[in-house]
Amino acid sequence: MIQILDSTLREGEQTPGVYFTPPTKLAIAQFLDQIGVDIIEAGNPAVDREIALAISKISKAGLKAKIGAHSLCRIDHVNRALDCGVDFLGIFFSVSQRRLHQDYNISLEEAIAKIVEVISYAREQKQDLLIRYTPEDTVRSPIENVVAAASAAVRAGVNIISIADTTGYTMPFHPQRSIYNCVKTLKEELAKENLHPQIAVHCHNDRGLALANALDAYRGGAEIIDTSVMGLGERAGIVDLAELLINLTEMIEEKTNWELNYLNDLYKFVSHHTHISIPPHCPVVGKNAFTHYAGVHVKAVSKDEMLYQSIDPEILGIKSSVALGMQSGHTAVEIAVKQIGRGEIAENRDLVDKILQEIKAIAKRGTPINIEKELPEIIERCCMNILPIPKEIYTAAVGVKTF
Ligand code: HCA
Ligand code: CU
Repeated sequence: MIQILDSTLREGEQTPGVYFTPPTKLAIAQFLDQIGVDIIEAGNPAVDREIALAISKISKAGLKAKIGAHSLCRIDHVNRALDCGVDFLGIFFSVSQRRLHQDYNISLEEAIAKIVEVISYAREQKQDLLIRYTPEDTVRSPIENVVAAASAAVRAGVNIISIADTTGYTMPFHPQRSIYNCVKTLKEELAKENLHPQIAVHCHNDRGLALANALDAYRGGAEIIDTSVMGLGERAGIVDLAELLINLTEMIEEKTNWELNYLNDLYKFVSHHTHISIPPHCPVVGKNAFTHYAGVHVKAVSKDEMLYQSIDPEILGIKSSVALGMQSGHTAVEIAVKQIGRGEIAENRDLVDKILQEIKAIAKRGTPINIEKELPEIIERCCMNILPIPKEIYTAAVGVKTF
């Protein structure tokens, strides 16, 4: 069964301006654990003492998920991670030509010697530690370098090799640049040496293809997929947790055990603590993700929701809704009046018609109509038969413009 590694607390904190305090981190970890994430990458303890403290706290919280730390390929950093009591350690070191020559200024052999030294050290310290080695920028590194570093790392004691698309370079169906091929080739090459580590993938979203690439990697045999809430992370971020789970739920043949009904609360929580709002049209968790608007749509979904939905919102523990505005038809008004407890209005065709006309006039202001707050006022005006719309409402609706 595919495993999910969520990195909201590590990669997500690499979003400029984002910082989660230790209690917030713990709460996010608890949400992720309830959802059924397998590994929670909780941070890099070398960044700050408070981050190390948060990782220690989460490690001791008795969660089902494995709790992990991210670490440079350095023994002193590995020690800091182990001091946090983690079950999982992710060590990264690139073996791309560019990086070796332009940044590290060492040969491949020297790089591999360092990787082996640090991994062997980590393995000696804790026998049951789950260790991942990531040849950062894997997909732009020569495959021979990746295979050489990965096989040395597995022999030194790692359990997981992660293929990192650090710059969002891969594309599904591309003959040279698909992560599908990368997963397959790496598995085959390691199998030739009788090495069978778990293969993880870490897909960045620079081209908007992170989710597509993650699914492509799954098809290629990846066993662990990295995610973050709201797709947070460096630059354009990584694979969004909710979007991945929704898709995998339907791709995987066996029954999955993810508790998707916690997603909405988790996203609201993370949005609040990052001060980053969720766009209304965001898939799965956006305010409009299950809201129907145009007349034809609302009429159809009033008979069968799935005529305009391919995801049943019930699996997220939420219900679909209707919006009112310029695009609305009579059915939306009928549904909305019932929603605010004024179902009798739905029987009065003339009144529904008047309400609809007023809704359309107000809609010209270009912001959503709040059904709970504004519809009762609209009804009242229509019942009092004070059409056309009062001047102040009309002015608010269309701004200062006069026609
Ligand atoms: C980073 C880069 C990284 C590492 C991934 C990993 C990437 O921010 O350190 O260690 O598995 O995208 O390559 O996130
Ligand atoms: Cu990354």
